[in-house]
Amino acid sequence: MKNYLTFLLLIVALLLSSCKQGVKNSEEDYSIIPRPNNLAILPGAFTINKETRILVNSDIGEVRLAADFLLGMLGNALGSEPEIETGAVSKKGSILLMITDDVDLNDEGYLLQVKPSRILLKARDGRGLFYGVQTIRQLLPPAIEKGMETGQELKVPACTISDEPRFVYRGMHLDVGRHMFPVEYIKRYIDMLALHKMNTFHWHLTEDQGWRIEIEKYPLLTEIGAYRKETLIGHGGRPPFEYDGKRYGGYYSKEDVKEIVNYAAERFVTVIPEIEMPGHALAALAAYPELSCTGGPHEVATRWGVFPDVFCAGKEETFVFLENVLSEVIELFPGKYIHIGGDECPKERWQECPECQKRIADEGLADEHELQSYFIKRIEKFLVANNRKLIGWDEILEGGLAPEATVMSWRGTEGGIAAAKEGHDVIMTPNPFMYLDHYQCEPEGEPLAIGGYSPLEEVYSYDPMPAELDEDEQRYILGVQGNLWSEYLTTPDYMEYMAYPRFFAVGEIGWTKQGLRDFENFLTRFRKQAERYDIIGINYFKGEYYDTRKRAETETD
Ligand code: TNX
Repeated sequence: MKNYLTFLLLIVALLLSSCKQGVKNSEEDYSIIPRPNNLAILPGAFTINKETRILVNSDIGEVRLAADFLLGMLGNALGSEPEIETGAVSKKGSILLMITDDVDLNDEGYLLQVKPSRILLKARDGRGLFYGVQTIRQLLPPAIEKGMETGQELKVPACTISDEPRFVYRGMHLDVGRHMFPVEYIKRYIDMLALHKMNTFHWHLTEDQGWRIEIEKYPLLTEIGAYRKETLIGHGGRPPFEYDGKRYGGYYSKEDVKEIVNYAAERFVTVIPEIEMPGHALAALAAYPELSCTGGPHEVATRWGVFPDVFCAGKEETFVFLENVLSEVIELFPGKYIHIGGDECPKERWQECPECQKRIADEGLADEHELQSYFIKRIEKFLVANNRKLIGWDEILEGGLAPEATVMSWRGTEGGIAAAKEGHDVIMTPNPFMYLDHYQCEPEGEPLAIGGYSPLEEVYSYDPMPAELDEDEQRYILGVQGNLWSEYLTTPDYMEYMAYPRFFAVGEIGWTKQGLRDFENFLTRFRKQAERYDIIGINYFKGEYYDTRKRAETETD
């Protein structure tokens, strides 16, 4: 009897203490994408209201950026932005953002403690603080994104999160050459990168079908190169091709570019511009035909594929032109990387071109592959002299890699593995896993896409670290990127439909430790966050992730 009483008292005491601490939370209350690497769930919640104070322990710009993002977000809901104060002591009712070396995490990591009495967010620098703020954002009700009734209290469920990315490079690519998208949509793409703790936007700016960036020294690039007279209807297949008869084009002015680069920088996203060479260059050659082997005339391409006319590797003017273009590009993009394409460059014009053949002879090159390698190495020298690093698609391995080049492995993973074994940095973006232009469900009833089949689950299943590499070689794998080619992405809405939610899966691949990655768990979190995406207003694909469930049910019936 006595024992029984003691037991009862103990239960009552426990219940009372848990009431005091607040409600018990469940895993569902922490539906964060990408999944945090260490999450301890605690009872209760921190309440944010008009009295909440935001403290920062440093006035440096990057800390302010993270704090300003938090303020903007809370301001939406509270009706007015709380003041930022300087201070290093976490106080009751406050959110303290603190940079300190006293966190045992990598440079982009963060430590978040949410208690009913206060929030403490620690990181080594502004990036970690910013990612901690994105975690807080995902713990808050989706309505904070837009149009929330003001003057409300907000609850952040209590927890301790110690989190850091698996890879230093976490990116998404967007092709604006085939079809382009308004600045507002590019910004929203960058918003989605930031929300999912991704740090790189690879902006594919030039193509056979359109040159999309203003270059002052060469105005014809945009006057002529930015417009095609019409566009192929459907896939084309074999001739005769059918065209829509409508002129298509446009470009991003220097002001647009600056706006986008700044917008990205405020969200800790680096923009990597891609200027394609020596292939995929018809739009530039239409504007300046003297830069091809034949001298033209050339037309901006009106259908998709790979074209024989490329920059002439024999003429000096080609290099003068490209270096002038790159100089203007370098001025606009402060990041260390410049992508120079390098993919899908047919060699037939070079084989017939006396100037290219002379170059091969003069430089003692074995063949046209080595000529391509000469081309890329020469451009790399220029970039390095300007304090930049070159990235190219994996074809730049052919004929010998430029000494400091970083390789994007797209034709499967072999190129990436070979480059890492040679001691070169690598970004994994293999076809088909990371090709978000592929169909994401059965093509029937879907808008036209390039082909392929890369559903969310398959994208999610990709592990960028090749088993073929030993520990030493593995450190060359910088990370992962999803590619979004726009041949068939005729509208911004359709671009988003193809991007999301597979984009979010790429974010989780780049951030979360392999052992914690689980597709069903990801889907549960995605379903929970779907309301946030709805409020933000992105057009994401909604079929397949429900269908997988439905399919599983019918299969077991
Ligand atoms: C290959 S990936 C390309 C692009 C196409 C894409 C379509 C790469 C370096 N080149 O030019 O748009 O396939 O999926």
